[in-house]
Amino acid sequence: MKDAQPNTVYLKDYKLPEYLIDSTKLHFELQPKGTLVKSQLKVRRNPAAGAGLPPLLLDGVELELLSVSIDGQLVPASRYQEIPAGLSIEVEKPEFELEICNRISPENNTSLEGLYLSNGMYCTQCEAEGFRKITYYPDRPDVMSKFTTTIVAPRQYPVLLSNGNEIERGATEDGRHFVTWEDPFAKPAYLFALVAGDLQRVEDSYTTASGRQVTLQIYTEAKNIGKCAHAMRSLKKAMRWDEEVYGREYDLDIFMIVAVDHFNMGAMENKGLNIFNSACVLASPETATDATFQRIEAIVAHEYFHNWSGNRVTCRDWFQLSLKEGFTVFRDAEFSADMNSRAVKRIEDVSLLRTQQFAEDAGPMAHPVRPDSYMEISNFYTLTVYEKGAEVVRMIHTLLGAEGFRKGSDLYFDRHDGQAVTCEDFVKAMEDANGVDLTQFRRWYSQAGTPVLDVTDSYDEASGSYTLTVRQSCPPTPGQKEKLPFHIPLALGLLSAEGKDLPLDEAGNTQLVLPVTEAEQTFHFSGFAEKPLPSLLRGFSAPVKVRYDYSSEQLLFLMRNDSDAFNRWDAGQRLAFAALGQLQKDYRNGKTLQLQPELVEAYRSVLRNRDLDPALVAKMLALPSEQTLAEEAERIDAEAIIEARKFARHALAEALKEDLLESYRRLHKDKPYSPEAADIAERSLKNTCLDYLCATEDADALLLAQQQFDKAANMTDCAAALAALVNYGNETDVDKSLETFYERWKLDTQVVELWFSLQSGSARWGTLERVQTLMAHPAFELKNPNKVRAVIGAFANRNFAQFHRTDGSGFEFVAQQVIALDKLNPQIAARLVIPLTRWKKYSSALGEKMRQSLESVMQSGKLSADLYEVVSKSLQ
Ligand code: 0A1
Ligand code: ZN
Repeated sequence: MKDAQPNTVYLKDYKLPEYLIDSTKLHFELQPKGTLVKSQLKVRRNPAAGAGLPPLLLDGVELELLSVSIDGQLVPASRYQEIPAGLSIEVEKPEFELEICNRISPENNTSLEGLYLSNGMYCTQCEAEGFRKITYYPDRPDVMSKFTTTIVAPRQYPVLLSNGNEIERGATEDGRHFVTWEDPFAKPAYLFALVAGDLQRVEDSYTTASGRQVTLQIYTEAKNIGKCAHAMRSLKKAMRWDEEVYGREYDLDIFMIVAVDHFNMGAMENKGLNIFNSACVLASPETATDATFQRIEAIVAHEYFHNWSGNRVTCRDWFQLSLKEGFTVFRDAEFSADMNSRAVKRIEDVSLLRTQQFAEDAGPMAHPVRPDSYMEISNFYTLTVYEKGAEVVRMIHTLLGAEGFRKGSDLYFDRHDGQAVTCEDFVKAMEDANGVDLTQFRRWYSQAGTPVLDVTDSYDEASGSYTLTVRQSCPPTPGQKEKLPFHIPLALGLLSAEGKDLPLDEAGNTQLVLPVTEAEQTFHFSGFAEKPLPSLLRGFSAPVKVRYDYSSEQLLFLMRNDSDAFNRWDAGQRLAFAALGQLQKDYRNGKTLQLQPELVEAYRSVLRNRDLDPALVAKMLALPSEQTLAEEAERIDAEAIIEARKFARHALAEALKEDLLESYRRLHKDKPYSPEAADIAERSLKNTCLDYLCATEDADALLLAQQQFDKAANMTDCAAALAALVNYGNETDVDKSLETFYERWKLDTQVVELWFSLQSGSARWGTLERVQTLMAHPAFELKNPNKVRAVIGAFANRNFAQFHRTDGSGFEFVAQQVIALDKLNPQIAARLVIPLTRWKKYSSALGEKMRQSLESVMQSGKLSADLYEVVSKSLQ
C-alpha cells in the first residue's frame, strides 16, 4: 500500500526522461509465490534532457531486489539505493547495459496490476503504472523500447504468450519449457503483456488491404471456447473498417486476444496481445444479451483501433490520456454507428454522458479532458477523459467535415508514428492539415465543467427575419472559478409550420453549424413567412446543456417532425423531464399525482408509428432514468424522484396497455437468434413493451413474462423476462424463477454475474438484506471485480431506491465494502466509492448521512492513494 497522503503530480512539472532504453530483454521464471524476473536494458543518456550523468531513477513497487549489474559486473550496494519510489543507481557513462534481477509474487497480487493469477492463469495489466510491479523500470509512456520476452514455466502452462512474434521455443533441462517473443515495434512499458496458462484457442485469419496475412487468435479456458465467434467476427469487421475509414492496416503477423476473469476494466490494448475481461469478449446467444453482443463488438474494435491511436502513436505522459482514449472512443463509436443504428448509438452515448459525465463534471472530482494534476492516475480513467474526450474529437470532426478530419488524422499518424505525443500535437495536426485556427477550441482540453447554452429567439414579421441569441456560461469547478468562452459548434435546423426543414442560407442548406464563440452572440436568418421552430444542437453537436423555453406543443411537434432522429428523441426527453418535474413538485406538496395527457398521447403515437426503427421507438418510450433526473436537479430529493418516476411508468403502462400488448405480440417472434441490428431492434422494443406491461402488475402481463422466461431460446429474452418478474412479480414465484435460472446457469461465470446484478439492481429485489445474502453466496468473490460490480456496484449505481434509503443504511453498507475492498484492490475501491461523493447535491438529511459514510471511510485507517484521493477531494 502506498502512503496515506500521496504526492500530487502536475502537468506543468513534466520533464523529458533523463535516460532512454533502446532495448528491453525480459526473462521470467514463473512461480506463484516467487516469480523471478531478469531484465536487461540498453540504457542511454537522453541527449535532449541536458548534460551530466544524473542518477538513473527506476520505478519499482513491491519488488524484492536480488541483484544489479552493469556491463556484466555486479554493482556493489553502495552504488545504488532502494528508495520509496523504486531504485536510484549511480551512473558513470552515457551508455551501458543494465541487468536487474528481482522477485515478485503473482499469487498475492490482488490489485490486478502488474503480474497476477486469475483462475490459475498468469496475466498482466500494466497500464497505467503496473509495469513497476513487475520490475524496476522507467515506467512512463515517453520511454519507448523494443521488447524481447522469454517466459519459462512448468508444462502445466502449455500456452506462453507475450507481445509481437514468437521467435523461439524449447525445453529447459529441468523439464519446464520456454517461449521467446520479440516485438519489433518500440513501445512504452504500459503496453507490455504476458500470459501463461492452460488455454484453448480459436484461430482465423485476415488479409489486409495490401494483401498481408494476419493470424487471429482468441484464447480462453476450455469451457469458454464456444463463446469466441462473435468477438472474432467483430475483430475482422473492425480491421476492415479501420482500413476503409482511416486507411490504417494492422502491422504484425499475429493478433491475439486473451479472456481473463479477474480484470479491473473492460480490456487492454497491449501490442499484439490484447487482454480482455471475459465479460467483454465471451458471448453466445444462449448466454449473452443483445447489449453484451453490442458491447463486445465495440470493445473489440476499441482495443484494435488503439493499435494506431495509442500504440503506434502513444501519450507523452498520463495527462494526455485522452489523446488516445478520446480519439479511440470516437473511433469505436463511429464504427458501432456504421455497424448498427447510428441514431440509437448516439442516443445511448449521449445518455451516458448526460447522466454520468455531467455528474462527474459537476462533482468534487471534476477535471478537464486533459487534467492538470493527479494523485493517482488510475482515478483519471474517467467518463470525462473517455466520453467527453470523444465528444471533443467529434466536435473537431464536425468543424472540419469528414474529409478534413481524415486529412488531419493522416497527418497526425504520419507525423507522429513511433512517438509519444500530446493532445496539443493532435490538435496541431488537425489545424495544419486544414489551414484552420483552433486556438479557442483548445479550451475544451483545459477547462472542466459542462457549458450551458441559454437560447432565446425572436421573429420580425415585417422583414421576415429570425434572430437567435445564444448565451454561454460554465459553472465553476474545483480549482477553476472563472471560465473563458468555449468554441461550441451548435448544429441547427429551423422547421416550418408543416414540419419541413427551412433553407437557412443562400445555398439552401437546411442545417448549419453555428460557431458559438462568445459569451453572448446573435445569429440572423431571413426570408421566413412565419416564425420557424428551432431544432437545436442536432445530433448533440457539443457536450453542453441547451436551455430553450419550448412549449409542450412545440416538443410534440419536434418529436413528430424533426428530420434529426436524435432531436426527435431529445424532444421526447424534454417533454418527459417537464412532466416528471411537475410530478416531483406535486409529490413534495402532497398533491394527487396525475400524468400529463400530452405525454401519454405522444408515447402512444410513437408506439403506433411503424415507420420508425423499433430500436428508436424503444429509446423514445424510455423515461429518463432516476440518475438522469438527479443530475438535472438543483438539489436531489431522492424520494420525490423515485415516486414521480414510478408513478409515471405505471400511469403510462395503464394508459397504453392495449398498444403495448399489440406491439409485444407483433414482435414476439419465434426465430433463431442473430445479433444483427434489425433483430436487436425488434427485441428491444418487444422487451420494453413487456417491461411496461408488467409495471401494471396485472396477472396477465406477469404471465406473459413468465411464459417468455420459461420458453426463451436466447438470453436477451430470458433476462428481460426475468428482470420484469424481479421488478414486478409475486415474491414466491420470482424466487422460484431465480432459482431455476441459477441451477441452469451456475457453471457459467458471465450468466451468474447477470443473475447477481438483476437482483442487486432491482428496486424491489435488491434490498440491503438481499444484497448481503448475495455477498455470502458461494459464487460471490470479493477479489473478483466483476462480482463486486454485479453485486455492490449494481446496488450503488443502479438501485437508486434502495441505495438512497432514508435511514442511510445503503450508504453505510457501501462504505463498509469500500473499506474492505481497499485492502485488496484499491482501483476498484476508489471506483465503488464514487456514488457516495456527491453528497453536497442532496437534500440536507440524506446528504449528511452520505457525508458521514464518506467520513467513516476516511477514518477507517490507512487508505490507498487511489481511495484517499477520491475521498479527501470529496470531503473538502
Ligand atoms: N486502455 C484501456 C483501459 C484500461 C486502463 C487501465 C487498466 O488497468 C488498470 C485496464 C484497461 C482501454 O481504454 O481499453
Ligand atoms: Zn481505450
